[in-house]
Amino acid sequence: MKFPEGFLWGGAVAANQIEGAWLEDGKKPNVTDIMVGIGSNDPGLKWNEETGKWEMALDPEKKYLSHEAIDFYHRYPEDLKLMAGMGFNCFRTSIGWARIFPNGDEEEPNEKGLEFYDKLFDEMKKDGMEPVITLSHYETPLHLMTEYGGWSNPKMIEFWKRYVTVVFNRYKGKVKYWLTFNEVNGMLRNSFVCASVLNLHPDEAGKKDPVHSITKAQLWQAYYNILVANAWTVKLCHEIDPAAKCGNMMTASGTATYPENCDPDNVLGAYDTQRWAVFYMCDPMVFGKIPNYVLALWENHPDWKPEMHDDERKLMAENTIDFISYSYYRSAVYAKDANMQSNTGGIKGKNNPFLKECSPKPWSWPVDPKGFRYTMNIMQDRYHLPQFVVENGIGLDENLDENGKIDDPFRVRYLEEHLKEMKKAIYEDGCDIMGYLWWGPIDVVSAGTGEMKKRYGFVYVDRFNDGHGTLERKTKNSYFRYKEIIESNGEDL
Ligand code: BGP
Repeated sequence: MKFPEGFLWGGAVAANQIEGAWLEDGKKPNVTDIMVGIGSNDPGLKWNEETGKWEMALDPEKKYLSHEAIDFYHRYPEDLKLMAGMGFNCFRTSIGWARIFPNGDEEEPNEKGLEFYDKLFDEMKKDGMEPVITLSHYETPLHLMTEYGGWSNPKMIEFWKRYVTVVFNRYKGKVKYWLTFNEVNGMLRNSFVCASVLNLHPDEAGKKDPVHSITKAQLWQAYYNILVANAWTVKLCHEIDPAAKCGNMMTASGTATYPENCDPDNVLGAYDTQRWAVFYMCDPMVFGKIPNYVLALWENHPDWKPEMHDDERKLMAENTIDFISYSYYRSAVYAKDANMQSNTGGIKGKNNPFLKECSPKPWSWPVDPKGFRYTMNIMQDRYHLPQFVVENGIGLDENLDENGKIDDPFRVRYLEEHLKEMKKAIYEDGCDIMGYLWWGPIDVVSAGTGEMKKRYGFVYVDRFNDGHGTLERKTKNSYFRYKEIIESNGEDL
């Protein structure tokens, strides 16, 4: 059995993890440029007494690999050829917002930045790949945070509208699939990056840290503003390019949160975890209204309640997304006595004794293909929309063998097992799946840890954690297996 006709096969990356050229052609720093891994939640900022503002202060002891990344900015024609070589019919990347509006609050866009994405999208089309474009993959211009405090400030909605209007007009007819904010539902765990919020006025300004002092009021105001911006994006996308479709982007791993046992407290706790990991953000984007459990939370904590306007809530109701998109990496186990932490892979809880494989230490993400099927089903039954799986993959520590090759059976197994479950979700469960994108089809800088050592690629890139390397690209064995699967449209699984 094959996958449906027109199924979108490909891979996904993000500008900040692949392009490098962090200050080239007019680009200015964005939120991730000042961090070594978003998991550290430790951005390079310092308080300037004279200006009375926060400003970038990189740590000379740290290696900011994303500044050069894998130099996709200059090597994209070669890299896209490698992707097309696997038979990809689409490729996901993001537009670096700070390439188009370097500070974020300019009136006019940076033409050089626009030209880069023109060339990139043209090249993708030439290679037979449909661009799937994330508008913001943790790439908010830093200035918008240090000057305005980021998304807790409603002015952000205007800056965002200007940005998306420019790119929708510019790339009209070239881009059919747009995604709004990457894994924005991660904002409750990482408000600085996922919601791009900075507390400009912590108590005793300058002494207290502006990242870890973000208040609940700021956070929930950012949540609301982002939802308004999401609705504006859908509206503008449909008005400017009616042929284009606009989806959201969630980290959906938390959807597969299992209760440790049938203790009703664990069952309710697992449900609550799914809700506050994923649904609280996805529900309003699909249903056009803030869910009751979020409203109830605000009623119980009146000082967390954001300022809302009727016209904006009407806008939200009238402009819901066309499809949902998400990443899936792992499942989690909820227990009332467990410490439910999370990272870029999703929610972590107790170990699941029924799962046999994990990615290598220190990452140790459990492998759970059935959790993937469970996730696709929950998403289908809850949202009744087409689904686009835009990230799935496994990070391994790999080196070339003595013959200069990489054999990666673990990655092949991971890929096959997840795709088999997807096939079941489509044909046995009736899920409406548009496509499947592997995360990091070429090795990129890790989002969570900022390192090169955690490799997801079917294509190896010669670059290491200390920054050295020739940047030469080499295909791994998994490259040829994914190619076979795509060639057979999933029949060969
Ligand atoms: C998701 C992000 C990606 C990506 C991936 C893997 O959360 O959207 O940007 O990198 O996770 O995470 P990591 O790079 O931390 O292994």
